[in-house]
Amino acid sequence: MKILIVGAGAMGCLFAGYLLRQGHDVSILEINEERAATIRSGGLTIDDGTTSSVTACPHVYTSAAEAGSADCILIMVKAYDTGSAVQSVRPLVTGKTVVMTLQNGVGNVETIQQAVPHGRVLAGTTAQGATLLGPGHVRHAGAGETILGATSESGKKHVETLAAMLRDAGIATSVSDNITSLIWGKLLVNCGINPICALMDIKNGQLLESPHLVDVMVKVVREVESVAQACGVELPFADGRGKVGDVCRATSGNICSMLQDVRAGRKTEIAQMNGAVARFGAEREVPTPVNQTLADLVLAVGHMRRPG
Ligand code: KPL
Repeated sequence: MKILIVGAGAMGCLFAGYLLRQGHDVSILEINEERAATIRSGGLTIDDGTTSSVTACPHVYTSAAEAGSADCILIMVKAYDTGSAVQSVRPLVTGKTVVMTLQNGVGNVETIQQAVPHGRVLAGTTAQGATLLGPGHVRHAGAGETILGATSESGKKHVETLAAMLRDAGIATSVSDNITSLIWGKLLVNCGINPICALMDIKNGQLLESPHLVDVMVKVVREVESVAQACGVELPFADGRGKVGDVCRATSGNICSMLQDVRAGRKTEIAQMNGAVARFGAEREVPTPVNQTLADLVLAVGHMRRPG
């Protein structure tokens, strides 16, 4: 299967590295010239914290036109870049291409569906913990489950094939029938972990060490649960607080993606996480003061680090 991974961030590089190691034909589309050039010359390195690391050299393109068509296009850019990423790869989508998102946040599926026929859009979530140490260099800081699903009836036939491909590559993957539930479940986890760890500058596991932070996390989670209910979304687990705790433990050594962004002076995905929860809450008259405040604080940190 010919796979094109769009975005060479931590997750893009992690998935590319594992699929390449399994012998798949993997290319990366990365618009940052410097990052692309470094990966082209040095390959991908995945550090799993022990002695082993995987180094592989994918084809790396900086424009979709160079990349050519693919059987699977995996969108791994930040959620605020989904629109531009999908527009750029749209000409590469043929009758047999599926476009899959494993991104954080809400709204990615809807954005992709504006450009690609619904039957060809697959979605999923991944609880893998990965930190980008440099261009193409990832620390794999926790192996969480990846779950895939179709966004329409006709997409279902593709899901099993892709799940099997990821499993064969060493990425624990299962399939869900309810992709909306799955995405909201991941949203809850991200809302509960990411802004707190980003603002406090701590690893995921450290959140559980402070009763004060756990208290804030529980308030965030309760609000997300209320908003999900008001939106008619059934979450994939009954105990949101327990789920966030489990993910903190499973990825305890990981620096969450939002903290990585803050440290690197990059824009964060806060608007697609706690900001989105606050927006949905406002539309349905569900109060979300803690999510709104965290969203404001993360935006403020971003503005102070990146004036203008
Ligand atoms: O998805 C993540 C992220 O960092 O964005 C978690 C699950 C919190 C792992 O760090």
